[in-house]
Amino acid sequence: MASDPCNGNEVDLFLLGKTGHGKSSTGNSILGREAFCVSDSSDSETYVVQVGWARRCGRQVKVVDGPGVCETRLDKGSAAKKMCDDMAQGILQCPQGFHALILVLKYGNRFTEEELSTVSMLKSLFGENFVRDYCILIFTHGELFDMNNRRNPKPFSQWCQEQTGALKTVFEECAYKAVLFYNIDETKADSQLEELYSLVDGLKSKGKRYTNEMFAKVAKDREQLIVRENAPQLRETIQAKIDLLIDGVNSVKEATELDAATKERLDLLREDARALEVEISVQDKGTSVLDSLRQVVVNIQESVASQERALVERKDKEASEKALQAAKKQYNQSLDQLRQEQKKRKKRGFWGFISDVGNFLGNLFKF
Ligand SMILES: Nc1nc2c(ncn2[C@@H]2O[C@H](COP(=O)(O)OP(=O)(O)OP(=O)(O)O)[C@@H](O)[C@H]2O)c(=O)[nH]1
Ligand SMILES: [Mg+2]
Repeated sequence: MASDPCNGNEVDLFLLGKTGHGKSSTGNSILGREAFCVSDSSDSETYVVQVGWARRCGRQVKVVDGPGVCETRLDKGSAAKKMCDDMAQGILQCPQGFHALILVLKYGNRFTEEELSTVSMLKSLFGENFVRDYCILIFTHGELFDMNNRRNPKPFSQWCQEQTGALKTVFEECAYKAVLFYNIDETKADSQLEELYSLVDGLKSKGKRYTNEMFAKVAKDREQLIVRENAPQLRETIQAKIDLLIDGVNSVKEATELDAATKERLDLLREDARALEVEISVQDKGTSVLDSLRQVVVNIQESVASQERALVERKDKEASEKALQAAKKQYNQSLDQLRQEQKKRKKRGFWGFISDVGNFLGNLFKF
């Protein structure tokens, strides 16, 4: 693992957070120049990962500005895929690793359970411990904080300690490593940056960087995140395939005998259902979001098997019915023959009768 002790001169930062909370503006404040595009539209402005360097307050600082976590232009599944790709791109911008991953939040926006789930999403991307070991919170719109507290001014650190609910959860996890940024007030530029540097130096990771290897370790979590976000579309596609299978099963239900054509249809249905079950397992990637659909496909396979069993049993039953009829016919014929012989016996006497019975029994045992 790359190590760059606190007395090192470099500070490499990765800016994360929801769209429009001020990542690019914060990057510009840190670098002291307009390195990144800033937008006041509600749509994502930063579509690609951007990188900037500067020498500021005695240190060489590098900033990677990533696209917003809740990308607004794409459906959830595609957004999750793009986010994972973008984060991988961002990580690659700093092969030696980052000193800190900065979660940018807009001061004044309510930090709800939804924001907390954004943090969970980031954990799926960067690993369960990234908040604890590498995360610093930057609250933008510092002037709003001053305005809200103008009657009873208080330090920002006190405000942080007073927070409850979902925000408190995140504060506790990152040990209250938070700094207030005034991105539109240049007079604060140096002091807020110094404060940020001191938080970076005080991180639990103590100069150990967040590296590409760490990012690679959570690849499975990222895959699962994409599947979860993409679950509605995945379910829809699989449901359409299930509907086709069900149509197939219904058409075979009409069959009354297991002829070659019916057998072929049942074989195909069984193969298709099996293939779909495998496809579901592959697409699910261990998330269980497709479990209910997998169960439907298993039930379809059972239904195909029982349909085939029923037709086989029916065929067997018909065969034994035929054999029984043939036996009955032969028995009746023999009986008729015996009656005729009886008539003859009356004419031929006792020894004739014994010989007829012998013939009759001989015929019966043959059968
Ligand atoms: N008043 C004020 N406005 C800010 C501050 N920081 C950012 N903004 C504004 O917030 C808006 C969004 O800022 P951006 O930096 O583009 O946000 P972003 O997070 O990079 O957005 P995306 O790239 O779309 O994900 C812009 O209008 C900025 O001018 C701040 O500290 N104070
Ligand atoms: Mg941006």
